[in-house]
Amino acid sequence: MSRTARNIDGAPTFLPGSGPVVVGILNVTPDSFSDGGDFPGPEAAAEHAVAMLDEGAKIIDVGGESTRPGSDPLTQEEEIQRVVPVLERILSERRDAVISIDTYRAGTATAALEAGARLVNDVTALRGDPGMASVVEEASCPVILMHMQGEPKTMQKDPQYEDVVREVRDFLAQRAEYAVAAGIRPENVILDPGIGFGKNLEHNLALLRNLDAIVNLDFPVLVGASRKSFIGSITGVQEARERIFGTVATTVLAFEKGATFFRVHDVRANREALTVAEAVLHTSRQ
Ligand code: HH2
Repeated sequence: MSRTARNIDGAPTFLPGSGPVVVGILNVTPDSFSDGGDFPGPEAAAEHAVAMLDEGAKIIDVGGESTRPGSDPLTQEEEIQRVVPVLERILSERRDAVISIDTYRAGTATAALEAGARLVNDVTALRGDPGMASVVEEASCPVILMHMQGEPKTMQKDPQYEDVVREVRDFLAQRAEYAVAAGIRPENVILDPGIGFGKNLEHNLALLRNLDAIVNLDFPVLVGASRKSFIGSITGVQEARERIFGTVATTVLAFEKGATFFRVHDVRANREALTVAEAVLHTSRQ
């Protein structure tokens, strides 16, 4: 029996509706790899969030610090100052918007949850800050646990695995166990293989090809492949914001393998592709 609370077709029960969930990316950073500096100030950021909601995003993932390869960390205070006004502004325009906070810092997560965020997206899978597990446990909110080898500054310098799929799967199983031991409810755990985080092209492809190994851990799975450089390596599209078509391929394939959440920049393209994929897969299951 499934350990996670899901609707009949696999969507998590903390969201209204059912089916695959598009998570719209809102980077309020000057230096993100594909959209850094696009939204200077809370008004522009909230406007983009509302546009993504209108295009079909069910969650907006707000991040104040870039984790692109080679990026430098900022302070918790700077991060809070970047994200909280944006959250407040989005919620003043869309009171029922579901917002996740992309942070590994307990203080930032606390501030964002107080401002109305409803999920925590932790790219360190609760390893980055010893206080994070209890923040999530006390808030009783969903948390995304992502795999990363190394840290953003150096993670793309020759990442090594013996068996990337087995190692990422085992890591995520252990982090889920850690979360549950810390009092986080199993139905609040979402797993993410961390595409591009300490992985070369072959590692990313192996993880997407064998995503069912992670889906079989029986927690909902999020995939974040949007506009990432491995798509550029395959297609030759150098400009990150032009990697929409390649991103859509990853979304549809990951959905077919059982992923539930798709963290993307280009909401409409991915939403429409998922709607078609859903119709095809549901028809063929009858
Ligand atoms: N990827 C990025 C950031 N956060 N969170 C999860 N759970 N999964 C991901 O794959 C993921 C993530 C990196 O992408 P982006 O936010 O577009 O860029 P940057 O880190 O440069 O802001």
